[in-house]
Amino acid sequence: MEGRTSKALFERALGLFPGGVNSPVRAYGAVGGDPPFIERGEGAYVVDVEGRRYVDYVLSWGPLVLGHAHPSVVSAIEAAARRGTSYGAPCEAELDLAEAMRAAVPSLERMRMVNSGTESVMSAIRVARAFTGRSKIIKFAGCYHGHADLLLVQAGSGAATLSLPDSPGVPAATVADTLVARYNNADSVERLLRANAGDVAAVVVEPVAGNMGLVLPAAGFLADLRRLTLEHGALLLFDEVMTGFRVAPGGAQSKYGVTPDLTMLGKVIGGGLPVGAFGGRREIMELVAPAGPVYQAGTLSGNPLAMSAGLATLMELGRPGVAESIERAAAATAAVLAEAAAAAGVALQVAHAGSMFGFFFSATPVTDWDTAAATDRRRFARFFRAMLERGIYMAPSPFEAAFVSSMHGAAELDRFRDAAHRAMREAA
Ligand code: KE4
Repeated sequence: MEGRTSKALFERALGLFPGGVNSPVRAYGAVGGDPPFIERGEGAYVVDVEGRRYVDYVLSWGPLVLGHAHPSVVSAIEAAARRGTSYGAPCEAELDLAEAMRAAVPSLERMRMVNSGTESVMSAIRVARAFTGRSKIIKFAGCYHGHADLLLVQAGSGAATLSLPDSPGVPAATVADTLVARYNNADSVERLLRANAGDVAAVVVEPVAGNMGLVLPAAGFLADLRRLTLEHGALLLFDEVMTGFRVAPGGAQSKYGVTPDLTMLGKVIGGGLPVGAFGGRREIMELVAPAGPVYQAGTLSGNPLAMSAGLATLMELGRPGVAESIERAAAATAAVLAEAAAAAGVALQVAHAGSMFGFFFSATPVTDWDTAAATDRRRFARFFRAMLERGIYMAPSPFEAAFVSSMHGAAELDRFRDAAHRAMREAA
């Protein structure tokens, strides 16, 4: 159809949505140009409205661990849709997904389904505050936990990309109880706990940080958070919205052997449909209405359509060898990036965790927001554009993680390798 170019569609979008997008991270402000409009996804690929095919390393920002339109997921959604998309009433599909989640993440003694990661984190914090009777929370600079007011303080992801880590419209009073520590620095947490003795309800952390770029927890960091929160009567909340079913089948808590009091999940558990969840210790979760007095609710929470997509995803992911093969693909892709950088004489920090990987244009290791913010963003933008031109679709920000799926195989790795070597030279 005439005018069905990304450019023309983006013009239309600008007349409908602020910045032409329905989520800021999708805009190309940090890298220049306009975003391609996607026509369809198929396996490891997305195809834009002009017919260009890209190997997709965004995968809807993490959920599509099986790639686009996986047959098991599509047929589960079709079958569910034929029985109705939402009942607003208990249904077996929500039990089946919850049991699959708990089989992988045993710390979910009780849980509540919601519709986004933002909802899962804001709700879990409300429960933590009720359980402890305290109001302060500690988060980490560069970590992103969704866009609830109380967490838009030195936030990562799109907030960091657009240099809006503290958003206007959030009253000072709302964030007066939000304290900010430095990632990978347990002393900064201890100082805040001591200075606010008896007042901190929870420490909220991305156990592997994916919203300042990919930053791994230093050895002992998560165990230190566990020790310090126990010492100070605060709860430890793991935001595994991104890391859940990504860094390991049982999430970061299983990979690093640290069990939080509450866990927040999203993305993969919805298989591409809107699902979030929070859960953890029974005595804490029993405070949630209607079992207890802490109110939390949602029209579409636990709807059978989204539950079926999530269940099909976890069932497929749980088949022998599937998760391991995806992790191998992420490790191989990270290795190719390091190879390309070395060949071009470009200083690059590369990391991977499970089926995620990340990179920074920097000669020094990145361990927290300050070091992430100091990396070479202009070189990132040049590399990003050179990769996009060669059919490699990545997040348009250095403060995001990259993802692979069960559909990223040898052919995709070859395409990535060829593009990365050329793009790295262009970005040098
Ligand atoms: P949602 O409300 O976007 O479903 O989830 C918020 C959230 C919470 N916690 C973590 C660790 C997250 O990574 C996210 C969302 N991640 C971003 C990408 N970095 C989602 C993409 C977007 O904002 O459009």
